[in-house]
Amino acid sequence: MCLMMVVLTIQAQNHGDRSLDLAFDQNHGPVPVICGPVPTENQLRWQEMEMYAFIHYSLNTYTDQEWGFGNEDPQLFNPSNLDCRQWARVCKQAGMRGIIFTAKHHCGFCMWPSRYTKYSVKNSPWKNGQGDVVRLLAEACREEGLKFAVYLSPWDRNHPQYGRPEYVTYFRNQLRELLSNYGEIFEVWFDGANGGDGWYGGANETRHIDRTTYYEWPETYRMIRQLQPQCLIWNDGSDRGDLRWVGTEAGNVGETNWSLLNHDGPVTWPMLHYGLEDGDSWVPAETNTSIRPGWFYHKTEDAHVKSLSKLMDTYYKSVGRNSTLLLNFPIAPDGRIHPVDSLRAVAFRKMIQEVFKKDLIENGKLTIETGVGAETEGNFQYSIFNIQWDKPTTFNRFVAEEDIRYGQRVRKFSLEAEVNGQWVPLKDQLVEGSDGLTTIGHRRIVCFPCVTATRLRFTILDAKCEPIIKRTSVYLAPELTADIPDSGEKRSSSLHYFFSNPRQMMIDWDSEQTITAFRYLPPQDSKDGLVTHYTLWASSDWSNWMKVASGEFSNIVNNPIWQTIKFPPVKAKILRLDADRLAEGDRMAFNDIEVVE
Ligand code: FUL
Repeated sequence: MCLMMVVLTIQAQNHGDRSLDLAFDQNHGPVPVICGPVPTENQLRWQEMEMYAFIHYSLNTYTDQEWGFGNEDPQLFNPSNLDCRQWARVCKQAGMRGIIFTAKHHCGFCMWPSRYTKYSVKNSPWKNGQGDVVRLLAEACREEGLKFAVYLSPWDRNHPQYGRPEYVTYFRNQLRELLSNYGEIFEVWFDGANGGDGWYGGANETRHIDRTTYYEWPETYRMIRQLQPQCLIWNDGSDRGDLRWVGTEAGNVGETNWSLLNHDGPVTWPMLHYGLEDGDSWVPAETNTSIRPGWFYHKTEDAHVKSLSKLMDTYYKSVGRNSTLLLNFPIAPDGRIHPVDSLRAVAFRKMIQEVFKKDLIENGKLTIETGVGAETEGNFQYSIFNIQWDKPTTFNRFVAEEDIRYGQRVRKFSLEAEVNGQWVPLKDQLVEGSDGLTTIGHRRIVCFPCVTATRLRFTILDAKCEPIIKRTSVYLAPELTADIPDSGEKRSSSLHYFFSNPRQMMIDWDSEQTITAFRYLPPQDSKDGLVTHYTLWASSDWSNWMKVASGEFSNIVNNPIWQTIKFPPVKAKILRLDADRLAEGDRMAFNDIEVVE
């Protein structure tokens, strides 16, 4: 085989803009050809945002719920100290480049005075009904130089016409208000959740819709494109939007992450999580997760705000895997981001800055070799990046970026460090079962334990077309301590329980105690047996039962976190949990339970 080789050596000491250093792909090599689908200008701009915030705030904040039923009283909305400027300041200081706000969540309550419904802030005591949270936040974002966006839930558990064509007109009218009156909107978020039941103007029933046809998305999309041509559409429902969900709310996308999907046809979970290598459309991943277990504020979660190491893990598994990170901040009942959350978020940003403070390639020499096999008519053969240091250098992070304007190309790469004269393969320590070195995309961050080496070799082993690597860098990140485990409540290990039937669980203890809450942690890896609707009973003698609570574990399927059922203090010796509805299967399952005194 005859091999043509280009070797390029770059003295890395005195360069400013690394993207220029490697621009030989465009300036010296053949002009890049487009390789498969490419991002639009809007998608490119959005990808550069990297991190932006979600804010969940609604009547749920005052009812301690994740999903309101639609009949919650607007009188509950009366924050003492609502301060959108504080939200924007915290988000800015946390390195967020924009905010997506729940203008309307599933309960239907509008955080702006929509002229199409009474169910909004205009019928709340807050500012005597003269307030508009959407406007205050849009203005605060502008003042802080943040972009602004809205979440408008298609599912509306308040609206009498939900499920009928009239509701779709109502939904579109509301969207028009939001897109016309609040300046530039960078993204619209249409959540796909639909639990069926709701208040629906007093009908109190279950309404099912056909997700693929009911909302008539093509017409709504036309309206969005016309009113806000720069706006990105996130849609977890049927019609493909501009961005995709990653199939989990836990804060991670697949280590293999193609920014592609097919325009038509079903989208399976692996497609959401890993993208589709040969997809025909550019639909990049947005990783959404909350800084707390839930999306809305719950006092019981004040001690469960994600640790710094958890947030960094989330960053590596989203921004570090060719995705953006949409990090949620719940607003507390006083109308502000809770101090624990804001401190943690600012520390998170500082830690990111600390990790990426100094590119160690600047102390070394970068050499790039590309080889092209003539037999394959100039098809891509290999590309090797050699980084060499005069002195042994310690590092634990490697970053590579493709110039995605020309498509996403790399399928597989390797990383090796020369330690004491031996080449040692490196692997991504956040991936189990493989070395994790597959796709790159906009940015790929590889984490590994500290290694001290004189050379580092980054080899592109397989690509769809000639790879165009815009930037490579190497860092030494500080070590972080592991998460502090939750503590405080009685765990299942100390509780006695048994199943009196496949859908009924009994928990009993030695002597009567006053209890105030019951907590349920669903199975983490499967929906089988996961309880979505429950009734909880208490007794002290096994024969007289008092119903203490019943309801739904909202959003438990997408976000299988601890669920807390709070009730007025009750003296009991036995608790009985009836699983009124299961997500799948016919046998109730759990990961852990707690009884709170
Ligand atoms: C979910 C919703 O059901 C949650 O309440 C939350 O808004 C989250 C971002 O999306 O699917």
